[in-house]
Order: sequence, then structure tokens, then C-alpha cells
Amino acid sequence: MQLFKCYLCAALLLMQFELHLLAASESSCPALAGMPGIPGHNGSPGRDGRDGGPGPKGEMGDPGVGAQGPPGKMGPAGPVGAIGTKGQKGNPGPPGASADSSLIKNLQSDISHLTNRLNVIEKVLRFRVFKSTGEKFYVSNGLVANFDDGSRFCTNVGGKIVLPTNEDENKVLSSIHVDLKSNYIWIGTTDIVKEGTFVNLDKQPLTFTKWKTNEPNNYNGAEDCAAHHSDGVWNDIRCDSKWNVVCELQHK
Ligand code: FUC
Ligand code: CA
Repeated sequence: MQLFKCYLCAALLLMQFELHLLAASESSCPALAGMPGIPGHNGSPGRDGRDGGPGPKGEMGDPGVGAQGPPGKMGPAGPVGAIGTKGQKGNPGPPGASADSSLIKNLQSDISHLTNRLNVIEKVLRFRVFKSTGEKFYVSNGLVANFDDGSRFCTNVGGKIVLPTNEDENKVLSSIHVDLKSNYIWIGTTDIVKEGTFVNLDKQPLTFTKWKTNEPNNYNGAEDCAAHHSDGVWNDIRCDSKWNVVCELQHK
């Protein structure tokens, strides 16, 4: 058998040799190639290779069996929610106590004051000129008369001859001179009872005066009444002279 293999091998080699010859004769005619040698024996084993790279990741292990940890910290507050819808109307409350007597008294007092004020305002509106001083109304229909007639007129309309009791009222009276185009306006004070001592028509001392310099002078010994001049100051003057009449109406 070993012998047969050797023959077969030699025959194959010879065939291969003739094929080479055939191919070479088509071009040129080089020197003849030698016979291929017999394959050599296997070499000795190589050296050990280097360490390989890390292997693939292992499978997840089974869950542990330790005790549960403490609860975590509270999280931050969430965003403010939208306003909810309006709730239902509540039930009616129990019946209230009846209005007490002090409330009724207050209401009656308020009504009384308002009625009085309304009556005064209705009177004031009948005059050609009317001004509010805050506490009083100053009114005039343009009457020019002596002191007694003027005083009577004012009483008849529910007031009295004007008498300023402070700077503001004195100024309001000055402004009325402009409306009346007047020189003097009677004021409610006289020294008829005691010469040189001017008192109001209730015989009370004056708490405010605005005498012009060197007045009152009782000129010619005959000046027991007084008037407010258009320049804003007062002068004593004869009671029988005729000047503009302005009344004051006061609401309680
Ligand atoms: C001054 C005034 C008098 C009078 C006379 C004409 O003497 O004091 O009241 O007005 O002038
Ligand atoms: Ca005078």
C-alpha cells in the first residue's frame, strides 16, 4: 500500500511537470524548473499567547436580604394648584336680635339733623346770593335797609344779621361784597347798652373782631351799630344809616 502511494505520487508529479512544459512552450523557452520538494515536517508548538481581554458582563445577582433602610428626606413642595370652583352658598343664619333702642335713637337723631339741614338749605336756595361758611350759610336778596329793618328781615327768614366769628367767615363775607357790589354790610353787634362795649345780639361779648384801625370811634357820638367794609375790616356807624343786609342761617 505504501508503495502504491509512492507511485501515484510520482505519476502526479510527472503530469504536473508536463503541463508546465506545455505552458512554457507557448511563449519563450526558458531553462527547465526543478521538481517541487516533499512538504517538510510540522514545526515545534509556538510560545504561549498573551492574556485575553475582559470577558462579557455577568448576569445580575439575586436581590439581597438586608434590613430596610430609613425613609428618605421629604421632597420639595409641588407647584400651587389652580383656584377651585366657588363653593355652594351657606345656609341662612339664625334670625338676628331685634334692633336695640340705642340704634333707633341714633337713627332718629340723624333723621332730625338731616331734616333740619334740608329745611335750612331749602330756605337758602330762595336767596339771590348764598354762601356756605362750613357751619353757617350767608344769604342775601340784595336788601338795603337800616339796622333795625335789616335785623327784623333776618329774624323773619329764620336767621339773624350776619356776624363773622372767625377769619374764614370774615373772608366769606368779603366775597359777598363782590356779588352785592356793596360798600358796607351790617354785622350783628351794638354798643347800645354800654357805649364803647360792643356785644352780639344775644348781649354776649365778641370772641372775634376785625375793627379797622382807630375804630370803633363813635363818630359824632352817634355810632352804636357796626358794619363790615368791602376791604374786610369793621367800622362802627350810625344805626339809622342804610346798608346791605346779609343774614346767617345756621343748621343745628
Ligand atoms: C370815619 C368813620 C365813621 C364815618 C366817617 C365818615 O370817621 O369812623 O364811622 O364813616 O368816617
Ligand atoms: Ca366809626
